[in-house]
Amino acid sequence: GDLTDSASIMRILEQVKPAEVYNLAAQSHVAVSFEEPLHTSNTNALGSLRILESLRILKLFKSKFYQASSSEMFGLAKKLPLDENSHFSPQSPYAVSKLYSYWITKNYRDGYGMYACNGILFNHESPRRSENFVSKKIVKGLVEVSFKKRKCVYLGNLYATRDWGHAKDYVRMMHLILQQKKPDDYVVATGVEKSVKDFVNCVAKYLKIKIKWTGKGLSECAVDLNSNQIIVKIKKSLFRPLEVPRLRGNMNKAKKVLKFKPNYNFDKLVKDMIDHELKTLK
Ligand code: G4F
Repeated sequence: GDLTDSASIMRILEQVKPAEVYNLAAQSHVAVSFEEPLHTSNTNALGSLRILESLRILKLFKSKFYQASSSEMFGLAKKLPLDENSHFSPQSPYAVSKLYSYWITKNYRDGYGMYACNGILFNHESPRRSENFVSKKIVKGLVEVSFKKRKCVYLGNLYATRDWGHAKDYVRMMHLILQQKKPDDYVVATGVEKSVKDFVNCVAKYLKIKIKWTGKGLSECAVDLNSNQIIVKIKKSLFRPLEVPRLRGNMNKAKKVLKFKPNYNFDKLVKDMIDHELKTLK
């Protein structure tokens, strides 16, 4: 199916009559959403509405619906950690599109009594992450540097912080969210905040690359102390027109209601991604 094509969504739902629908489809790259705001909005915002409205027209009121909402919706929110009651302040066409879907999901739940839930997920990574996201870019880049297959990794804002969890944990959470008696919205996070620079430092540590940061602003770089080569440089074009400077979630509600215990912390996540990259390269 295609979320921009109502008929294809309607046809699939009518054929399958699903017990549970997980809407994970999106133009999911924040930076790309500044280049393709219409495509992003059509897919991410109206796409969710197309599913919900199809379920309603087809009278599939027993189908449970999960919407992949995003911590990006909090944007510039000043008070951390962020939970289900925090203020939204979206900072990109992507975040605005996700906020539309968040509200329309609530609307269909409250207005039509549908079992529709939002999982407000903070960044979730895994070896399957594609290279245009910063976690994979750093891991793949530095692994290649350590094997002398590449000289340098280029990054944008080193000082943005994110709350990084493992996709495997978060997918289990998505499932749990749809197994509750009552439909509701949940923040899914780790509660730990790390910067992009922390991510680089952690990957370098695992790969036993000793680095030293020098310079400021666009001249800031990381030097490999063994080879004396610059292995991380800053590129202006990788900065976004608007940035979400900090994200850290509070998942007390999910822990209490869903009784969820994650298997991964930040270090284990980074190690999993590195191990996969080393295996692939070898
Ligand atoms: O890895 P990112 O591109 O992820 P971002 O923008 O936080 O979004 C991800 O998480 C959201 C949940 O919070 C999802 F909704 C969304 O779909 C996606 O999965 O960037 C993380 C941070 C940003 O602050 C960015 O400016 O890393 C910074 N960054 C610095 N250099 C970079 C780079 N990001 C990318 N992609 N590439 C860089 O070179």
